[in-house]
Amino acid sequence: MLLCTVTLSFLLLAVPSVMCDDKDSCSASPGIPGTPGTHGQPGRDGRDGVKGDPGPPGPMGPPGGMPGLPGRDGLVGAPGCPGERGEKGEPGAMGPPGFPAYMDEELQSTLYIMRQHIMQTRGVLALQGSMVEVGDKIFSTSGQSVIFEAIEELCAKAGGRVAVPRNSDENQAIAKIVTKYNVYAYLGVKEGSNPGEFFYSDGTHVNYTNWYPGEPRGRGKEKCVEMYKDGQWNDKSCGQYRLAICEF
Ligand SMILES: [Ca+2]
Repeated sequence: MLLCTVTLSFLLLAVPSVMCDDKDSCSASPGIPGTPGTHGQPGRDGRDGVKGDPGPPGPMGPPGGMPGLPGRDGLVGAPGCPGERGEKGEPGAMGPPGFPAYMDEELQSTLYIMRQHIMQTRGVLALQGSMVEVGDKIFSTSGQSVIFEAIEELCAKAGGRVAVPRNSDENQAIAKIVTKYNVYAYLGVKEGSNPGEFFYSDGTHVNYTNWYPGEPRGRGKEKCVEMYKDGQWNDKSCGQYRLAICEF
């Protein structure tokens, strides 16, 4: 009886028409399909579609119609020729006052680095004995021995001129280089048209000399001046090979 109830419940759920007697078994047969329902109401309108491409231009209107709207601007043309220069304007108003240099940290740090680099370079050159400082002047040699004209060229290229002492301190400084290289050096003085008269490269008359006793005695035939290792001077022809010392 319990089995019948369970089977009955199952069949009642699965199939609407069930035959069941009150004995130990149940039997079912498929029902007749129902008739199809009627059509529903028509649905609502859909959304608007994407805009279509513009159509072809319409046919030309009859003659004597209204003129059309002005067309769009054309492309920009090539630039014209520059105009004539105008007159100079009035100077502008004075700008605001700047920072004092000592308050400009960036400038101060740049100066510090530059100073360091200059000190290092000077140290290296001084150590090598190729540079001697006297006051604001620096005397330096390339170590080459060449004729006077070549020394002039060499010094000019380096941004200086042929070394020439203007006082005894400078004379000693140049002599130091001559001694170290053990080669006489030409000085930046030359004899003028009057024998015995010597001039600097700027044309001014020499105002300091340190001639070796008896010199100059070239009597116009020795136009250049060389320095001995003891710092004394001798007039000499300009075509000798002498140490190139420049001043900066
Ligand atoms: Ca001489």
